[in-house]
Amino acid sequence: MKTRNLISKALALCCATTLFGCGNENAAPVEETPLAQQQSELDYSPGSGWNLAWSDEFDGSSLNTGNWTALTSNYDPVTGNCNFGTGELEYPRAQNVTVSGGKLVLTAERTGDNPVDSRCTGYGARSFYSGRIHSKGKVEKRYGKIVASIKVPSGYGMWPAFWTLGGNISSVGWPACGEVDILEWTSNEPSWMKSAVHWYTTGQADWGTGANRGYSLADAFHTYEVEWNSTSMVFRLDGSIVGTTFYSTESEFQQNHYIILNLALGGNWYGNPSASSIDLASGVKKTMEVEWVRWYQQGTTPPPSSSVTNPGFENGMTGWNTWSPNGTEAADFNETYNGGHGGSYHLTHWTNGTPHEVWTYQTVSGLASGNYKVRAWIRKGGAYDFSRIQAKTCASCNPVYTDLGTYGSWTLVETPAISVTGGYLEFGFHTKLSAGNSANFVHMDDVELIKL
Ligand SMILES: [Ca+2]
Ligand SMILES: [Ca+2]
Repeated sequence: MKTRNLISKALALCCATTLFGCGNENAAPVEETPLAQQQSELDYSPGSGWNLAWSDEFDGSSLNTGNWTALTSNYDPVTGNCNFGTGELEYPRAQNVTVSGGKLVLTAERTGDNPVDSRCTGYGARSFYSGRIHSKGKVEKRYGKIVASIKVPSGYGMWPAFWTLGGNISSVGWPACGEVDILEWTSNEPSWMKSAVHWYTTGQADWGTGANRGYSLADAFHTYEVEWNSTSMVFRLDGSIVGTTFYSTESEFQQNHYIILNLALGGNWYGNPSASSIDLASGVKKTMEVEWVRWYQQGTTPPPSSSVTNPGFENGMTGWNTWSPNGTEAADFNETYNGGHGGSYHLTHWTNGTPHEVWTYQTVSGLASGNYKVRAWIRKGGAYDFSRIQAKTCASCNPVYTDLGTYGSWTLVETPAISVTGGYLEFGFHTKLSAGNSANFVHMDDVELIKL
């Protein structure tokens, strides 16, 4: 939501249109159908191996406050800023957020009320009312496919957005919390779906992509999607890949995010236009409509994590084996220092000042053929020759692995997918360092084996 001019060009993609509510004028009169059933909503399939973890279909007649909070001024208590840090011209109100006909409706309208939040008096009165909701503290998840069917309004100054922020924003601030802009739309380039990612390195870091449909995306429903895993993000418009892939190994994108849906007006993406220039006349209402929002997760099909013995190291090394060459094991296990990610204990590889190499693993047999991933929560500091979460299908087979980064706080890391055909899998943690350094440590906990 907060950065512009980062859009890489992408190919125009074809999409299928959807027909709404076909009628037959010659048909006999029938009982009136509730509005929610008259219009078929856009269809969507996440593909095999994906399971619905959460959704709001916007059935019913009011916003589900178990999922969402509607903002009631231009001050955002989660992020602690006025006008959302982008100079937007709207003042969100709960009454501009409605649910009817199976849809969420965010309504923008010009106002002469001159609304001002007492925390934002230096910013002046707002010129529009609009709707803005977020799922902070209610729906926060990590990874998966986040998808929504949205119709954005056309007209100069409309800035509808479907995006996420890292759940830790209140403690670390922006952009260190991470931000994923799944959809942003501007009337200046109405045929584009624009997507972006923001995070922190030595300062603000940004990446953007987009897709040019060749015709305006406004005033019709389209599906907007990000597919997010521990190493990448892919953005899609109506099921087709928008552009390039963002590689998301940054810690901002290894944590829970929450969803935001809003219809902004003006602001710095438009170059801070005057309220009078916005294409929304007094008495006119424009709406951003959302048929549904869904969050799919990969691989919650069997086997569950119960196929891992002692996954949280609460029973010492039960179920786990240790391989270490030439007596170089200098790893200490099950320390309680700083506690576990879950429970009281975790696995530790560290050095007491001597080089070592350790492979802590367990084996499972009888797995159904298919693709698997291993996940675990990790903290890590120092420099290793290598440190990996890995899996292999026989003792002498080449492993698939993910190199562990530096994680100051518990971070979920997963291996790439590994194809199991013989039922057997070894998986665990392999670290090596040839120069002893007491700053080196890896903490590991809550191991999962998932089938894709
Ligand atoms: Ca719906
Ligand atoms: Ca534990």
